Amino acid sequence: MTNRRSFLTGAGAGITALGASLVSRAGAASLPEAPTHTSSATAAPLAPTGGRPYNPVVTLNGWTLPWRMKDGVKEFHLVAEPVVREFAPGMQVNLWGYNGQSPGPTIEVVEGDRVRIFVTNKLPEHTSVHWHGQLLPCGMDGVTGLTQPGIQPGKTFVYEFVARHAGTFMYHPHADEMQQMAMGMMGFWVTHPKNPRQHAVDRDYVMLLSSYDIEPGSYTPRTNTMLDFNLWTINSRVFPGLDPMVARLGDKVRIRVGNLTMTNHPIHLHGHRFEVTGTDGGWVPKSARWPEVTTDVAVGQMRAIEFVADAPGDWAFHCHKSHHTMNAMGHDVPTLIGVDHRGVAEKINKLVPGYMVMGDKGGSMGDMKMPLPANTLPMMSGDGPFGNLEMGGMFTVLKVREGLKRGDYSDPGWYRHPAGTVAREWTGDGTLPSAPRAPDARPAPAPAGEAMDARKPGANGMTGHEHH
Ligand SMILES: [Cu+2]
Repeated sequence: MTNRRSFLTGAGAGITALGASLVSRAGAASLPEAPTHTSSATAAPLAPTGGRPYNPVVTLNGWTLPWRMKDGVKEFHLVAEPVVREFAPGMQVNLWGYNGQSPGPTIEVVEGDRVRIFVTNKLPEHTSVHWHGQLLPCGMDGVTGLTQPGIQPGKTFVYEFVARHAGTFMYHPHADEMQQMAMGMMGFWVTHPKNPRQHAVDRDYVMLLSSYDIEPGSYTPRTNTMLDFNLWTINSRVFPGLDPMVARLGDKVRIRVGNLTMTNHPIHLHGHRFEVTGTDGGWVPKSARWPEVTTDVAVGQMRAIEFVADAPGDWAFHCHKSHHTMNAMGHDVPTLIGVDHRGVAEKINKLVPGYMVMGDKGGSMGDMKMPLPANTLPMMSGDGPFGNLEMGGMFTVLKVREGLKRGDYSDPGWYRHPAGTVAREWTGDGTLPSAPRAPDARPAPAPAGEAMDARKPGANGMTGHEHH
């Protein structure tokens, strides 16, 4: 819930008392309230309560930070603090974030706004905030040691600058980044155009990509991991914990994606063609746009894509790296496709009770129900209208429907396909066309049972994450 009870009066009790004596530069008599939000539901767009008008964005499974106007300056209050984030029902993770959540709340301002951001540090170590993509005075850039001292635990710093150009930006610490970003410290920033009709769309979604290394059965990320992450998240959520993006048929839709992981993500949308209309440098000139269905978002980058939602249906939206649409698992397992292990499981079972051999027909785990350690999600799961939806991680669904109300973001349920438009089993109603084979096709070698490379389960037993 967003707590805004005393936001407008600036009477945020504890935080005001803590921070007021430390703030001098802004001459603020009181700090603005720091609203917190603990629900992982997608908050409704936050319409501006003053200042220049703009069309607010929707942060998937997140929220926008309320602000107050003081002497013509938009004031925000971020609190860096430990948080608990639900990645999907059944998994809670200890992270660091801002105002009760990771990622932190989205900050929305208008081109030309003077912005003042108070940052209170409730972490056990120093931090800072870098405003990724902003054109600002060097001393406001938030790089610990280079442009400012670190914000020590218990202290509040104030940043102030003019949001000079419209576009999509991010914020994150530039202090012990390896640790702090691996723990989920990041947030989105949108600077809206001065003229709300410029670049206007009907629905404007924002999401940050982040990744975590969380051992099955545990609750806290390993922060020294360089590359081998096992949970790939959109706004620190994984499928099936991600809400769908909803659009009315014919709506112009923008999706802004920022990447603060350690690798690139080719973001792919089904059933539509889009153009990249923005980067973290600003808007892409019309003459420099081309149609795409996948766009790579490199590390530290932001991409805004736009399209007309002209195809009714439930359309997959996901990172195209297949391991990024899976939840925690081990990847160091042999491929067993084609291996005949008849009889082997029984033999191993005499030595290792409960052992299962899997994967001789492929890796699908859709119908396997295996015991999982506590606080651990299945690798690929989610129930779809046609059975198990074998996805996790960076995956959600764009739901395009006729006749939705403007501003209605509620889940319309599964798409009802017109009769005769769904792929179906062929049951012999006609002559099957022949299936020519490649001229040099050779029969596959017979299964070689003796070549099997069996592997014992890990010390924590059969998790379902050791095999695929
Ligand atoms: Cu990816």
